[in-house]
Amino acid sequence: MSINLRTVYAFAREMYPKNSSTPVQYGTAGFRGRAEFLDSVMYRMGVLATLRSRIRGGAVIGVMVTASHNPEPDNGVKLIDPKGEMLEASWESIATDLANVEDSELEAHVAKIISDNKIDVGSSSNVFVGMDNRYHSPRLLKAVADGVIALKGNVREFGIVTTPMLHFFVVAANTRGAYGQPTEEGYYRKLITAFETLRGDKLENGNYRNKLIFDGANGVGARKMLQFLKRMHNSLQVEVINKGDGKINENCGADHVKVKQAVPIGMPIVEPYTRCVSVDGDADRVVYFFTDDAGHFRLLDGDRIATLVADYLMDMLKRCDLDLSMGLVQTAYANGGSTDYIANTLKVPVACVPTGVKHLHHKALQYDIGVYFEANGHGTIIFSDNAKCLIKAQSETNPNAKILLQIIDLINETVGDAISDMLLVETILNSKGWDVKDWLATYDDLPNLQLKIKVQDRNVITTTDAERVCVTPVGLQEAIDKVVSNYKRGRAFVRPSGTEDVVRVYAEAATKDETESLAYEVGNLVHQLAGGVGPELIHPGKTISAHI
Ligand code: 16G
Ligand code: MG
Repeated sequence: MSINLRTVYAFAREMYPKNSSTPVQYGTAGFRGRAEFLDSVMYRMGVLATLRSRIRGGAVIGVMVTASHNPEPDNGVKLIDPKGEMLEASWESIATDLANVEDSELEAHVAKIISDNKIDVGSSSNVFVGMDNRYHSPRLLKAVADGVIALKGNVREFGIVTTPMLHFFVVAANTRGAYGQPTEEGYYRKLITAFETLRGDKLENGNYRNKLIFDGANGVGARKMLQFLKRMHNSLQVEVINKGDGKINENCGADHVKVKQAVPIGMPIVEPYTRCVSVDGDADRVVYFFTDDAGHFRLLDGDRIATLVADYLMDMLKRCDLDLSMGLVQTAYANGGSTDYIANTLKVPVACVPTGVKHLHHKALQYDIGVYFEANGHGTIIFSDNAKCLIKAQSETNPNAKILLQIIDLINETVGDAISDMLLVETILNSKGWDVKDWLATYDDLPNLQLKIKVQDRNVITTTDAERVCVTPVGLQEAIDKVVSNYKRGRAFVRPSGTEDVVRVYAEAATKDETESLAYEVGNLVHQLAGGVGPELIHPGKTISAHI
């Protein structure tokens, strides 16, 4: 096959000219920003995915068009590597450079990527593309597809899917069906079969009630949950809210619920303690919440899900008589209450890594069974090939190992999957006979608060030790340590955001008041020592003057 790189330039000039001179960066999870400036980025990512597939011997690469939990005017793109992982870190800078070159340099730049990486441009290339339900997503998806076509790659469009579904299709195709069929029906079939086999006809147990409110964030998750329900045999009673009639993520969804610590818009009147679940716009994050009989909002976040799952899996391993290593991976945002519970009560090894799914996933691969969750609800469980083999062998004689095999099928191991995670939580709560009160009683969260601070250049903040220690500006960490030492159970850290132009502050302490005061003290230090812009510290619910 001969490829004329002139076509890449011609397409770009005619259809996808670069219309912004502001540099863009492949961030924590790809490019994100206002949709009207993303056409050229999307087209170029189609080109890049085609090259990436070629370098990986024609294996399928995924390109997901979504801005996840961002507001409606934004869009974004995430690239998926052949094993369902996030794009390899060394290619992030290749992606950034490609997105930023001028149209006139594009042809030469693509030629350079090809020669630097010794890519055989005549070889086959396969790219899967999917999108969320934003109104500009179809236009941007077409740009990605044209990027693939410009380099004569094969493109398969999946239309509107959740991010985890696209990860699933990529892995299913690359493993030639061993992981499942790379189709929407194949995905539903695998998860529903496992869920219904595990549930059997025991729809309720102990305090567990078969009723759930599902906040779909007006995003893809809402649509797909409805598709799940159509195919399920009444095994789960779910009322879906924020189905898509309002704006994606506006006053609803996992990010709103977690950050604002409040119920989403459109909540029906339900009995206290009714289980409610929120996913984000592309359904790769999930949190639970409920309202107690005093009307207080209570959150069960990613840390809660991780501890519930780890506890359940430890117990199953004992029942299966299997000696497999299990570890739990968190980030600095994990509540200190959860970390203590994991280390001291569950006695599971716990690791801390920098923010972002790729870091958690990478660390989790080191265990036979790696459970990873960010507090914001991103996470999954991965089983090594060794663990799968041993569990399979044990299932010949041990009925609990049979259950564990179904649990593995229920989990979308390729990446955190809000719907799969939710079905897993429902399975575990049902098997334990637990309601939300039982679940919440396992440990107490420390009060915590996050602030955002606008600074001239957020990159002046650099960190180490999984973002828990600030290296620059010099003196900031010492100042933070001094402040923190005055608070009982105090902990605080600062880091530059990977998705927004701000510095984030996290604080926790023994009481709510102390937490607020600690957060403001640390926020002020950042404002003073890292070039704060504007007079304010931004709190999820209000703004506070700096230097108070
Ligand atoms: C992205 C990450 C998420 C992380 C968040 C942090 C993925 C798929 N998503 O949404 O894991 O928690 O960024 O955002 O990796 P921040 O850097 O703005 O705090
Ligand atoms: Mg998301």
